[in-house]
Amino acid sequence: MMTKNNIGKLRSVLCFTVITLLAGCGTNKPSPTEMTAATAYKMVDENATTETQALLANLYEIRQQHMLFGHQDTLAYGVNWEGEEGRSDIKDVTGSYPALYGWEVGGLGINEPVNLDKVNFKDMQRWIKEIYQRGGVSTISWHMYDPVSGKNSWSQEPSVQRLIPGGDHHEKFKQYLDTFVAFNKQLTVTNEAGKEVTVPIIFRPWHEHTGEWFWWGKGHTAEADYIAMWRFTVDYLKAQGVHNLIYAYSPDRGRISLDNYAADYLYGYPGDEYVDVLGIDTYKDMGRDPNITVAEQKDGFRQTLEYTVELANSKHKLAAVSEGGWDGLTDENYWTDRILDVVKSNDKTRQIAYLMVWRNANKAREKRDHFYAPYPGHVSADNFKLFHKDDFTLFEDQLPLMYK
Ligand code: BMA
Repeated sequence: MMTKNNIGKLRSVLCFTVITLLAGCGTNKPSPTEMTAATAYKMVDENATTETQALLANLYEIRQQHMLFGHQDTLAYGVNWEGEEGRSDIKDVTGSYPALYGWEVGGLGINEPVNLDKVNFKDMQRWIKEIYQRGGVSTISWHMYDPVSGKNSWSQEPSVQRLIPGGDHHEKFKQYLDTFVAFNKQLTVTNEAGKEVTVPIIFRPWHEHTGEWFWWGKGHTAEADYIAMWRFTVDYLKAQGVHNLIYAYSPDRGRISLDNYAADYLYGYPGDEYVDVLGIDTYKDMGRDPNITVAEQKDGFRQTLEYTVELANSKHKLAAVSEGGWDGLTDENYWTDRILDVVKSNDKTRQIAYLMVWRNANKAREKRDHFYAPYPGHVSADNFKLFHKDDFTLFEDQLPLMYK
């Protein structure tokens, strides 16, 4: 079994299993030199940068043996601190940063200097570059303000049809996307070889669309229009020269039935050419649910993971828990008993490449308990140390090189 110590030896731009697979594919097999991650995994962006291809290839290679742990906004603030460079609640508890860092760009488009949770965009860009230089991975979601009504992402207006090609606000939509293009273009660093690199990002637009809480969600838009918006977003970004993105699809499990998983999950699916990662946002499986027993909830979580992995594998995509957790978590053994135990259930569940929990809101500023990860003194802090040490989980201190 691969351990955290020898995993680095196994990393390479191309996964051995993919080479083996392709070798068995008959007449059309590409020669090794033709095989980049973009072709081996049919990346959405066939012109993805080599570092972006390497990131996806390495995530494929790591999965099954390991899972990256992620946390939203971890460098920006924690439950009991804000604005302290180098700090993170995850690092406070375990000594390491998470392997994956979630960022949110809601506020781009309306020319705000800070995002919807008061994270300064300039700081965010600097952190994303520093994360890359340390070897960590960043993922970005976008609670886009509604370009039609000007309201926030929870606006519920039927705006999608007006934003897609042919819509009366299509030009405005392009302007919003342009703000992301500009933000993204500034994520460049010079690597050791003197080469300018745009930091690879797992981009997760239009998330939780199976729910009805965002203006792009079910009920406020026709499925075909949602798909058109997703496809336009991808095509437009590529046409603007954006080639550092891995595209993650992330419906919300709260509106997906285990009895009808594939159909519910694929509502609004934009197609295999438009998605690299099949993610699932799940607070339902990971949060507090007073209506069922813990055993029932864990069983549901296991099925969620299995179904997501099955779908991902059938499409040759990566599977991930793109977002989730328990708001204000109170279970002291949560990390090993409720998360690790389920993720390590079997060969399918172990294929989840990464799992990210949501943010630890600053208590003083937001005047409420709203957190998903432990912090020093939290009841689950000791258990989280075990989670960090477990061979299956990867934090930044245990990550192999992800961009080579
Ligand atoms: C939600 C909450 C909100 C936040 C939003 C976007 O889940 O955390 O407070 O504004 O995500 O980050």
